[in-house]
Amino acid sequence: MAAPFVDKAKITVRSGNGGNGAVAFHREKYVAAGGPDGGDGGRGGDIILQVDGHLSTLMDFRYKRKYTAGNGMDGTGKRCTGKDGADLVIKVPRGTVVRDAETNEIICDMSGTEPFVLAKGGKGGWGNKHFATPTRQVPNFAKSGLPGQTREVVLELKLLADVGLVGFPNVGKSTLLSVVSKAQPKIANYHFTTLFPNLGVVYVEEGVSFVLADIPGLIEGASEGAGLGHDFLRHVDRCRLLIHVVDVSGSEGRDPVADFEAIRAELADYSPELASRPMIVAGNKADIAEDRTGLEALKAHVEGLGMEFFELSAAAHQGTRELMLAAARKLRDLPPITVYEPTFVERPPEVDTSAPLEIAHEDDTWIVEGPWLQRLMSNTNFDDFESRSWFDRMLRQSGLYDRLEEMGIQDGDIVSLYNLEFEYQK
Ligand SMILES: Nc1nc2c(ncn2[C@@H]2O[C@H](COP(=O)(O)OP(=O)(O)OP(=O)(O)O)[C@@H](O)[C@H]2O)c(=O)[nH]1
Ligand SMILES: [Mg+2]
Repeated sequence: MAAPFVDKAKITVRSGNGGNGAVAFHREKYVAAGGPDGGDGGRGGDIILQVDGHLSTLMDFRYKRKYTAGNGMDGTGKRCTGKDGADLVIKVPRGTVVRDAETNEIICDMSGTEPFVLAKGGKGGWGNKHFATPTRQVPNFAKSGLPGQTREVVLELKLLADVGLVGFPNVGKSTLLSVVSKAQPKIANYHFTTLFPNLGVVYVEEGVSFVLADIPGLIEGASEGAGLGHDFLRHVDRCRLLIHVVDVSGSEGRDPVADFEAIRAELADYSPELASRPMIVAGNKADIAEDRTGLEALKAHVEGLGMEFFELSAAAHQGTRELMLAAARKLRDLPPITVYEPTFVERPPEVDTSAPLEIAHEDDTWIVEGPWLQRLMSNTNFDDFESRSWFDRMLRQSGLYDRLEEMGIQDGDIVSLYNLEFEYQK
């Protein structure tokens, strides 16, 4: 059996934790007290997304749903930095749109060649070699690494094609694709022959070509799930132009104008934006039309709406060239294929700051640690003013400063939080 076509998947990714810094002191024969030489922890690995042109479905994600990058190693003595955790590169087909599972906001659109860092690894903790100061010559502390990030995302494939073929089943969409490109979709005289989208490249003339997508046929009620439903329309979402194929032969006893309007209604149900996409109409199977009433009625109807109409016999290769030339002509004036802009806004995580933090005291340095502080810090972007203010607010609200006061902290003392140190000011 052919591999199933999977175009939507939900996965969880986790970047690596940073390694811990080391507490160590330089030791050498005949040297009495060496300085601190504990190395830093390694960085946790990132989760990276990368387009792989050979992939055409999201099938791999049906079987594997959890992706974890490597943790950074702990630092050791002699100023040795721990090894960085290995990045994990996740390959996705071109056109994969990544959304936040909770808010549905777009995180990135993988249609280009640039890799995207979906989750950043935690920073490694500093070894005690960093903490020697004139007043603090024997720092007996080092820092833990920061944890990695966990993210739940929905991957959704939206193919990249310039032109999309839409229409009822069995009207000849796949036949048309097979005639104008090298694609070899399945063609047969029954409904729902096409079960997943096919892409083909149409070479019009030197320097002029476009990508044509054939999707499964639509029927009335597709938006309520009739037939194969309208889910496959997501693959023509980005198309710059639609070619609406209508059977004008009357061979199935259908009325072309009614069919045309039924499909337009389904498009509108899926998305009004898609329904208003530029459209060319092709009246197919003209070779077996018993009379031309249906064909002429559709032509008049469509042209009345200001759209171009082409008479076609895809199977006999008649009218196909004219249709492709018209499509190429129209594409010249249309904007490029849609790339979705990110809409995702990073929100501060909910951090419960009620658990007391551990506070240790060495000379003028106050070393503060605890699980929620780690989490808070790995989610704070210290280069960003708002993020930093949020961090400061959380610390204040947690009662940390009050406790430090009670324990006797003085102005100018150092507060040491993982990879952050600052002078205390009341
Ligand atoms: N006589 C005639 N038959 C055609 C023409 N175009 C397609 N056909 C036939 O119509 C049948 C359906 O063609 P397909 O290309 O599979 O139709 P489709 O629109 O892709 O159908 P689904 O994939 O089921 O939506 C096949 O038997 C084709 O040979 C045409 O121009 N003239
Ligand atoms: Mg087909």
